[in-house]
Amino acid sequence: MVVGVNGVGKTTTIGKLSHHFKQGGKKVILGAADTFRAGAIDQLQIWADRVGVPLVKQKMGSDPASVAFDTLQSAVTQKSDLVIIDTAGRLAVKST
Ligand SMILES: Nc1nc2c(ncn2[C@@H]2O[C@H](COP(=O)(O)OP(=O)(O)O)[C@@H](O)[C@H]2O)c(=O)[nH]1
Ligand SMILES: [Mg+2]
Repeated sequence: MVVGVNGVGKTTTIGKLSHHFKQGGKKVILGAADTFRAGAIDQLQIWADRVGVPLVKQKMGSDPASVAFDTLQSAVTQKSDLVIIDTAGRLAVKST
Protein backbone atom coordinates (compact mmCIF):
# COMPACT_ATOMS: atom_id res chain seq x y z
CA MET A 1 0.00 0.00 0.00
CA VAL A 2 1.46 3.32 -1.08
CA VAL A 3 0.92 6.19 1.34
CA GLY A 4 2.22 9.74 1.48
CA VAL A 5 1.39 13.42 1.40
CA ASN A 6 -0.60 14.74 -1.58
CA GLY A 7 1.49 15.21 -4.72
CA VAL A 8 4.54 13.42 -3.37
CA GLY A 9 4.55 11.01 -6.32
CA LYS A 10 2.65 7.94 -5.10
CA THR A 11 0.75 7.25 -8.31
CA THR A 12 3.75 7.91 -10.56
CA THR A 13 5.92 5.65 -8.42
CA ILE A 14 3.32 2.89 -8.69
CA GLY A 15 3.65 3.15 -12.47
CA LYS A 16 7.43 2.81 -12.19
CA LEU A 17 7.27 -0.04 -9.66
CA SER A 18 4.73 -1.92 -11.79
CA HIS A 19 7.02 -1.67 -14.81
CA HIS A 20 10.04 -2.74 -12.77
CA PHE A 21 8.36 -5.80 -11.27
CA LYS A 22 6.66 -6.80 -14.51
CA GLN A 23 10.02 -6.67 -16.30
CA GLY A 24 11.32 -8.91 -13.52
CA GLY A 25 8.67 -11.50 -14.38
CA LYS A 26 6.28 -10.77 -11.53
CA LYS A 27 2.53 -10.77 -11.94
CA VAL A 28 1.38 -7.39 -10.66
CA ILE A 29 -2.12 -6.11 -9.88
CA LEU A 30 -3.05 -2.53 -8.95
CA GLY A 31 -5.85 -1.17 -6.77
CA ALA A 32 -7.21 2.35 -7.22
CA ALA A 33 -8.00 3.22 -3.61
CA ASP A 34 -7.55 6.96 -4.13
CA THR A 35 -11.28 7.40 -4.59
CA PHE A 36 -11.12 10.96 -3.26
CA ARG A 37 -9.22 13.18 -5.70
CA ALA A 38 -10.81 13.98 -9.06
CA GLY A 39 -8.94 12.21 -11.87
CA ALA A 40 -6.96 9.91 -9.57
CA ILE A 41 -8.51 6.70 -10.88
CA ASP A 42 -8.06 7.72 -14.53
CA GLN A 43 -4.44 8.66 -13.81
CA LEU A 44 -3.71 5.19 -12.41
CA GLN A 45 -5.63 3.56 -15.28
CA ILE A 46 -3.30 5.29 -17.75
CA TRP A 47 -0.29 3.85 -15.92
CA ALA A 48 -1.87 0.39 -15.78
CA ASP A 49 -2.50 0.53 -19.55
CA ARG A 50 1.02 1.77 -20.29
CA VAL A 51 2.63 -0.96 -18.23
CA GLY A 52 0.08 -3.64 -19.14
CA VAL A 53 -1.06 -4.67 -15.69
CA PRO A 54 -4.63 -5.13 -14.42
CA LEU A 55 -6.27 -2.48 -12.26
CA VAL A 56 -9.12 -2.98 -9.83
CA LYS A 57 -11.25 0.11 -9.42
CA GLN A 58 -14.66 1.34 -8.35
CA LYS A 59 -16.47 4.63 -8.73
CA MET A 60 -14.98 7.85 -7.44
CA GLY A 61 -16.12 8.49 -3.88
CA SER A 62 -16.49 4.81 -3.06
CA ASP A 63 -15.02 3.28 0.11
CA PRO A 64 -11.23 2.91 -0.35
CA ALA A 65 -11.14 -0.09 2.00
CA SER A 66 -13.64 -1.83 -0.26
CA VAL A 67 -11.40 -1.22 -3.28
CA ALA A 68 -8.43 -2.64 -1.36
CA PHE A 69 -10.49 -5.70 -0.39
CA ASP A 70 -11.62 -6.27 -4.01
CA THR A 71 -8.05 -5.91 -5.21
CA LEU A 72 -6.78 -8.54 -2.77
CA GLN A 73 -9.59 -10.90 -3.74
CA SER A 74 -8.70 -10.49 -7.43
CA ALA A 75 -5.03 -11.02 -6.60
CA VAL A 76 -5.82 -14.34 -4.94
CA THR A 77 -8.06 -15.44 -7.82
CA GLN A 78 -5.53 -14.41 -10.48
CA LYS A 79 -2.59 -15.73 -8.45
CA SER A 80 -0.77 -12.39 -8.56
CA ASP A 81 2.71 -12.08 -7.07
CA LEU A 82 2.38 -8.43 -6.06
CA VAL A 83 -0.47 -6.13 -5.10
CA ILE A 84 0.08 -2.37 -5.15
CA ILE A 85 -2.65 -0.16 -3.72
CA ASP A 86 -2.78 3.55 -4.50
CA THR A 87 -4.25 5.76 -1.77
CA ALA A 88 -5.39 9.35 -1.45
CA GLY A 89 -2.76 10.21 1.15
CA ARG A 90 -5.44 11.77 3.30
CA LEU A 91 -8.65 10.89 5.07
CA ALA A 92 -11.79 11.82 3.18
CA VAL A 93 -13.44 13.42 6.16
CA LYS A 94 -14.51 16.80 4.85
CA SER A 95 -17.04 18.21 7.29
CA THR A 96 -18.07 21.37 5.40
N1 LIG B 1 10.39 15.60 -11.14
C1 LIG B 1 9.67 14.58 -10.70
N2 LIG B 1 8.31 14.73 -10.71
C2 LIG B 1 7.58 13.68 -10.26
C3 LIG B 1 8.18 12.48 -9.82
N3 LIG B 1 7.17 11.62 -9.43
C4 LIG B 1 6.03 12.29 -9.63
N4 LIG B 1 6.25 13.53 -10.14
C5 LIG B 1 5.26 14.54 -10.49
O1 LIG B 1 4.65 15.02 -9.28
C6 LIG B 1 3.26 15.28 -9.50
C7 LIG B 1 2.44 14.49 -8.50
O2 LIG B 1 2.65 13.10 -8.74
P1 LIG B 1 1.57 11.99 -8.38
O3 LIG B 1 2.18 10.66 -8.74
O4 LIG B 1 0.26 12.31 -8.99
O5 LIG B 1 1.51 12.17 -6.79
P2 LIG B 1 0.47 11.55 -5.72
O6 LIG B 1 -0.51 12.63 -5.41
O7 LIG B 1 1.33 11.23 -4.51
O8 LIG B 1 -0.15 10.35 -6.32
C8 LIG B 1 2.98 14.90 -10.94
O9 LIG B 1 2.98 16.07 -11.73
C9 LIG B 1 4.11 13.97 -11.31
O10 LIG B 1 4.39 13.99 -12.68
C10 LIG B 1 9.60 12.35 -9.86
O11 LIG B 1 10.19 11.35 -9.50
N5 LIG B 1 10.28 13.45 -10.31
MG1 LIG C 1 -2.09 9.87 -6.68
